Amino acid sequence: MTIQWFPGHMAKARREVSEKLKLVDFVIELVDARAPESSENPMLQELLQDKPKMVVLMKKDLADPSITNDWVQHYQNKGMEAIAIEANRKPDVQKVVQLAKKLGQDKQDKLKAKGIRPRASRAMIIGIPNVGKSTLINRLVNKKMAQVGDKPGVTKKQQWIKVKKEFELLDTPGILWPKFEDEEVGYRLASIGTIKDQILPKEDVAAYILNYLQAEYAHLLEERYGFEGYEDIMDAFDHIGRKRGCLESGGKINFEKVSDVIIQDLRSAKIGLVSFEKPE
Ligand SMILES: Nc1nc2c(ncn2[C@@H]2O[C@H](COP(=O)(O)OP(=O)(O)OP(=O)(O)O)[C@@H](O)[C@H]2O)c(=O)[nH]1
Ligand SMILES: [Mg+2]
Repeated sequence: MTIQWFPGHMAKARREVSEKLKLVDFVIELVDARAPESSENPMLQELLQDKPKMVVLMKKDLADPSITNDWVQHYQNKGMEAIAIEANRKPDVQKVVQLAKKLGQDKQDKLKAKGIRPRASRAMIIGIPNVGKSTLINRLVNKKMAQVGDKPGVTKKQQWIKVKKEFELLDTPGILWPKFEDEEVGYRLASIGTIKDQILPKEDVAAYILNYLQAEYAHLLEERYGFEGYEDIMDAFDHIGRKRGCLESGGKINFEKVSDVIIQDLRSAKIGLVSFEKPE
């Protein structure tokens, strides 16, 4: 699903998320491990107020592993629970369950102290489009997990999914918009495929990727395309275009095709494991 984020849509998404937030004890925020800061929603922190949050860095199989570790450390240093996962790895999903259990325990302890019988803790998944929300929900809901049916929500009935004995998860994620304001953020999100391909010209996105790789991952350019550096980006497009057969009649380079090749190589990690942001 791709969403055009007009002001009306943003207001609606914000309203929906803040209503659902009233129903849960904590939030599982998904970000992309390749660009965790750019892929967080700019307004979530404000919406959460003092609701506990855990950060799940998705798609760690596509990101630079040592930088991903730095990010997890960074969040933990700031007092947040954080974990990096590959959604298709069962042990990774199990770790999310364990962490969620830990986060939910807090609420249980408070209820107990008030003499209220403990209940399953409740959580919801939140994130920007394409970050992996549906995938993680599906992985959490394997055959060991059962639907627990309707429970009254604030404005309408909500479906809850029981995740083992550990907690209950709202069956629909909260979808919030990505950051728009900063051009650099836009290029990072376009590179990893989180914002619509039509928003930025693909030649520009491909050029952004090449320039970034040359600066940070020159050895990957060498391994994939057989050159490490270039002075003029047109030479890089030309080189890759000829190597990969992105030519028009007359032997001219088809820039759109070369751009597609570069973007797809990056997004599929055929170029290698690349992260676009490091924690400060
Ligand atoms: N490599 C990799 N791909 C993943 C991972 N998690 C999700 N994906 C892929 O990312 C894409 C988007 O996943 P979805 O689960 O549809 O994302 P979503 O957040 O529900 O997206 P919207 O419904 O558009 O908001 C899919 O192609 C998934 O297969 C992961 O850990 N690693
Ligand atoms: Mg989805």
